[in-house]
Amino acid sequence: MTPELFQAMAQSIIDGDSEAAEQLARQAIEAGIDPLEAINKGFVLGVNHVGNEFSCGNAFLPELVMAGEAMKAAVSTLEPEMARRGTARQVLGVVVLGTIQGDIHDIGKTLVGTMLSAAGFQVYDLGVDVPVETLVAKAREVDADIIGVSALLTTTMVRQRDVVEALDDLGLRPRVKVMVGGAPVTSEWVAEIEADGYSEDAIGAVAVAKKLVAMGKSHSSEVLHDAPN
Ligand code: B1M
Repeated sequence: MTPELFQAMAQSIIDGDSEAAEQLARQAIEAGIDPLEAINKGFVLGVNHVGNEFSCGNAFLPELVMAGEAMKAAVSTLEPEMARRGTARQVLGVVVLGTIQGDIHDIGKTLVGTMLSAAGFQVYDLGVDVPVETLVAKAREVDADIIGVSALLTTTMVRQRDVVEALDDLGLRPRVKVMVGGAPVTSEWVAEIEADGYSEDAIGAVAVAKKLVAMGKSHSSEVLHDAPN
């Protein structure tokens, strides 16, 4: 039954059918399926397919928009269950999170925020199209341990470097760490901009954030990735 359900999830995104996506997300919760598994094995396959078709010129902006809406419907239905499954209640650290200025992709960033909250981080999600100064000001206001910067476009990814530089200029690093992520982000890019941590997905982001907070306490410095080694 489950492979068919995952396939239907992917198809609902390809069809841009928000109602079906939401209904399948509910079905997954009722069946006791891990919401992250539903996202990663089902819905994400659909959104990746649409993204690839868009790259090849076989799909157009309306399809991308509808796939994005359907993906949001699925993720927001699954989010309460993800939060419910989070067990740690002790505050592990404070994270200021946002999608960088010029970029309005929010699905992955929101997922990362949900997983961090579920794991016990206090998360200030500033949304999308967030200027560097806003991220830094909020981090100062709430005495953040980490600024998390998401970017989905190669044109906006470059602003992740601006966050690192702004913190350096203010003398706030290494106390405040910078964690970056988003589809175009690579280990090479992370090394180049001297960010403190990077993860390919939401689960990895939790592991990296935990290590960054521990590192802050021990004052050591090393770039952290969520890769196994
Ligand atoms: Co856009 N888009 N889009 N888009 N879109 C991409 C990113 C693209 C790769 C599609 C393609 O061409 N194949 C391409 C970028 C090309 C490039 O720069 N190399 C692209 C483009 C070109 C554009 C526009 C420019 C299109 C246009 O207008 N001509 C435009 C830009 C608008 C803007 O931001 N200024 C645009 C617009 C849109 C929509 C609004 C229609 C919609 C977004 C809806 C929304 O977010 N509310 C949309 C969508 C849906 C996509 C794709 C298809 C899917 C993105 C997504 O939600 N993935 C995307 C192609 C793709 O990625 N396959 C594409 C699912 C999500 C769960 O994954 O966001 O990667 P992701 O997040 C992951 C990880 O990356 C990681 O964890 C998350 C969970 O596992 N992660 C972090 C993310 N942030 C992290 C932060 C961390 C750690 C990990 O620490 C802080």
